[in-house]
Amino acid sequence: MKTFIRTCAFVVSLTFPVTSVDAANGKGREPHARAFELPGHEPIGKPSDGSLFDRTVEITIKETTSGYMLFEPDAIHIESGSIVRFVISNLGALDHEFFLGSFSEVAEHKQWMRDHPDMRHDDPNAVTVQSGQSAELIWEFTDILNLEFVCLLPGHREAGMWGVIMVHDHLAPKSEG
Ligand SMILES: [Cu+2]
Repeated sequence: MKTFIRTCAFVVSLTFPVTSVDAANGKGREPHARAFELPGHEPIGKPSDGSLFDRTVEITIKETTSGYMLFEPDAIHIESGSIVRFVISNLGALDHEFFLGSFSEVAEHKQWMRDHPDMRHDDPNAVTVQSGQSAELIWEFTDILNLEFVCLLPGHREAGMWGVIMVHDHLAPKSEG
């Protein structure tokens, strides 16, 4: 965890110069691993403490014999304002991760991961899912902004590990559950 925070703080500093961030949020020079809280960041929502959630979404990670790596399902509809518990089960032989972010953030982070292939995520909007294991991530979708979920390990997104979350304020009942 600490290693990641340092690493991610460096990512943040690349995107948002530390001095301007410090000036904007008044938090001094502490490293800031929670990029989604930064001023100017897209409103992707926020982590929840896990005591309450409105819905559980189960996602399975699969690897195919032809080399694809997949999230199933890869498209999820979510009602804005709801707190969702994602339960991600990895049926593959490799370790993977579930990273939740805006489309532009995923693109930025993917480039970072290419340059730092050994980095693993362990922060509120990402979780590592080891082979044969399950992991949870609880997220509050505070805004109507479509997001991407992705595995950012090098080559995995290209092999199929991405999906979309469509956040609505007008879900029909069939999307519940
Ligand atoms: Cu992966």
